[in-house]
Amino acid sequence: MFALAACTALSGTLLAAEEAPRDPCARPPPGSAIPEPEDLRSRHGVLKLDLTVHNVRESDGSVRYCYVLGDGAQSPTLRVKPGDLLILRLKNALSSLEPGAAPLSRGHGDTAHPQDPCSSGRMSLTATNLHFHGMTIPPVCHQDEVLKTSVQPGDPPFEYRFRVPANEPPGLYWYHPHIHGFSKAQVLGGASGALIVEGIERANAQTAGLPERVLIIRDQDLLNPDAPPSKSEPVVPKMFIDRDGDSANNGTGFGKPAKDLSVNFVPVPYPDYPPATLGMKPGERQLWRVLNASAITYLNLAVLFNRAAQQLGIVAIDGVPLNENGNPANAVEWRDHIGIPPGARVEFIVTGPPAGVPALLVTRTVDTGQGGENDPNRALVSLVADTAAPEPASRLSSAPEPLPRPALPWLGDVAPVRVRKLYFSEKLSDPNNPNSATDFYITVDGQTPTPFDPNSEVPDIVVQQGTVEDWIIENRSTELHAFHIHQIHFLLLDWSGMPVDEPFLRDTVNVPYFNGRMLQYPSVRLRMDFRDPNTVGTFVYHCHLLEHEDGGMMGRIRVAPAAHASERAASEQTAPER
Ligand SMILES: [Cu+2]
Repeated sequence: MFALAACTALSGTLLAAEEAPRDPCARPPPGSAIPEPEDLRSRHGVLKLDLTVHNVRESDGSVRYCYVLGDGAQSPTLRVKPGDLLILRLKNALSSLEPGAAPLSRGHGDTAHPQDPCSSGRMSLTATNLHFHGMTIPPVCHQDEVLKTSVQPGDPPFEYRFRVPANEPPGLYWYHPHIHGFSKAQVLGGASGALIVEGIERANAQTAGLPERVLIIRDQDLLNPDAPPSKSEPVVPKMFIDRDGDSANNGTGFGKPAKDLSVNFVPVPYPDYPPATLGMKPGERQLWRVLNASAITYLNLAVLFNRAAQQLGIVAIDGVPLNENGNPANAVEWRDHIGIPPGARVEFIVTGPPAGVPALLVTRTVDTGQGGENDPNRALVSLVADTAAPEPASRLSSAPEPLPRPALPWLGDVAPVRVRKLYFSEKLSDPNNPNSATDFYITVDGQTPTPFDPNSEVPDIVVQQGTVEDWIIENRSTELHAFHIHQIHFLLLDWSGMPVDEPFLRDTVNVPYFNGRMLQYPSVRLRMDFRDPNTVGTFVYHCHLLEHEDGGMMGRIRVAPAAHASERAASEQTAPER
């Protein structure tokens, strides 16, 4: 009897263990070794996967979001080649997390009846969709459309299916949800992952044969919001809190950050910033592909050996390899620190520390302006030289076939058909109440500032496919913003009136803040490339600080078919929209 009872008790325990709800969004503890995201590679020209998005309220009250594969792995790295077909079936397993709570929603939609995910435009904390950031793919449903596409909990898996353009530059792209009004909550919770277009070693032979690492830096609400700053830091002025409840920029480089950071989900929390750890063979060269998947945090990365900043060899920014007037030129730009706006990527060559030398990946403070959040100096990763360190899972080909020359002329050599001016601005929703919410705008000069209206069908800007334009983006607010546009890349031509000569393209760029005393608003001048036929359609540009985007700092652009194609396009448009 005793044996039977013990056996029953044991099977009961096993059953309980099996039934205990596993946290699909579980994260490593602070100080952990940095895990590598699982690599999913295309085979015979196709990458097919099923991804489920979950959310979980943790015991500390914070809410995590995560993309999970059938085997439980989170945020896989999708590895595709130019010309490949990507088929991603997205299952929405989000819940309101508040029993009985009515879902927050705005936009089109009838909550009582299921609707076409391609056209409902329903925006709520439990609706989701995907944006493939940086990819020049069509802004249409099932590919890269974010204005109307909305997948609800309970919907069958929603299929994304697109072909990676044959001319997509090899480098680091990413995927994340883009539900207007709710992007910040989902991305801050961790909904993001890397998408790599393979072949960077074909654009830059200096990377051939290097082991490669994907490092995704995300932000999250502070784990220890009430802790005093570390005693190792200088004493700083009293911390102010902005209207979003984040620590405001104190201009010192120290003090409480607005958000904690994590590296591949290993948190590095305030106030002591215990670094995540990364083993490297002593002196080994690696290619690091770094994504700033933060919702609101700017990065300024440096690698320190014994506190001395090391040279980092930049080979690509925002997925586009460095080049010479559009031609791959094996170019490497060596710098001792690298700024990365939220949404942007940098791929660079790093040399591991010699044995016994203490080494750190840090982010240096970013001055976000009087109106911005506090982004202080902090450690991220301790680099540990170890002859027994495991090799990264992926290594670039050591005998690459060079990329062909691009078919189109270098963007810097193409004359713009017009110049437009847009500006970022902010206003209190009640000018008489300093504690009222902030309205955020991006406005075409001459139009009236209005927050982005998800129900509007009217584009703020219409351009023609096949053309190139110069856009001046001005910042009339007292905080830094990060301008991003879907579908295309641009060339930064000047920075507050100073010409720059960059050998790469971007899809996200910082726009410096107004300090209240300047004679002119700060600005950037960008050469916008609408030549690719895949850009035809309606899509968005916005600030990539997601609380600004959610708050209205977004505009709508329509790329009309090229003039010579207008007849054909007109006949195509008589077909019903998908
Ligand atoms: Cu902004």
